[in-house]
Amino acid sequence: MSKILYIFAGSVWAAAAELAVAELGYKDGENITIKVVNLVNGENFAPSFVKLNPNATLPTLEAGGKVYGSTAEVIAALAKDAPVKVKAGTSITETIHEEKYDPNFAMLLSRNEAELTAKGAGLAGTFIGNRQAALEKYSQSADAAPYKAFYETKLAQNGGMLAIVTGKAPEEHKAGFFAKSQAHFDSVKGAVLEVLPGFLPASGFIGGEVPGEDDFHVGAWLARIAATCGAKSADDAPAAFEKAYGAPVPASVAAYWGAWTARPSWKTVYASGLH
Ligand SMILES: N[C@@H](CCC(=O)N[C@@H](CS)C(=O)NCC(=O)O)C(=O)O
Ligand SMILES: *[C@@H]1O[C@H](CO)[C@@H](O)[C@H](O)[C@H]1NC(C)=O
Ligand SMILES: *[C@@H]1O[C@H](CO)[C@@H](O)[C@H](O)[C@H]1NC(C)=O
Repeated sequence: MSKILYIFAGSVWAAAAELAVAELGYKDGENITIKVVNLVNGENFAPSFVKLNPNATLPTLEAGGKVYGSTAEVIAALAKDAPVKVKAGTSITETIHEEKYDPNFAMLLSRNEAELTAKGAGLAGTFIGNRQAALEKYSQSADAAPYKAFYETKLAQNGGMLAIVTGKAPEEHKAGFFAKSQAHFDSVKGAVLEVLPGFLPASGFIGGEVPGEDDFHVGAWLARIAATCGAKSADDAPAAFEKAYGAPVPASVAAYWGAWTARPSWKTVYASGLH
């Protein structure tokens, strides 16, 4: 039975599925077909993709006549059909997906004017602007009619972000965004310094000697957070975390980072950088 996995190179949660693909021994073109949906251009908002996954998110997997539309479901489905058996996911997967640790907002957040200017001029600004253009275009096509509510919600949410990064939002919205950003930064910092050490082993993986389902999620999450702290490569992440958080990462987090970044799967998925 053929599988189609939809990913994008810059996507944190698609990277979790890509780590699973590599660790579980799937081969693109043999027992899985990898298709790219360009999130920076808002291609996920095409009505055909919204039809496939009503949340229009990556990763998405088609397998055995079913569509799996969340990262946890995608990874569980990949693991179920793989000859390599790994430890099943636990509540750790839910924890790392909690909104208060959202790695996508971690990338977009801006705590002050300087951060907002830098992000607005960089990839985050491009991303938000392109998404709005894509939403406007797709929402007007005939195929979009069944998803009217979806497009309205997304246009409003992303439009609010666009107003902030382009300096068109009222001051109080901007102040609210800075406060929300600071709270999110602190929450993610707490996850790295206090929450992860509560479930990471002293060495190896949550799944044991090799990564299990939880590890695909936690590994990809940590890679994104390292990137938001300014890390460009596996080696400079510890210093980047320490600079951003004002404290060295706990030993278990450092060991976990070392365990993941040594693996061939990691080197493949993050070949062109942390994201
Ligand atoms: N809770 C969802 C989150 C997935 C998600 O946010 N994916 C991002 C990429 S990392 C995405 O597709 N974003 C596009 C969008 O929200 O429009 C899951 O676990 O699958
Ligand atoms: C879409 O997202 C909502 C909220 O996160 C979730 O409850 C729902 O199960 C998701 N739908 C699919 C198809 O994944
Ligand atoms: C996919 O195909 C490869 C190469 O033929 C094989 O080694 C691997 O076990 C297969 N993996 C799965 C998950 O079916």
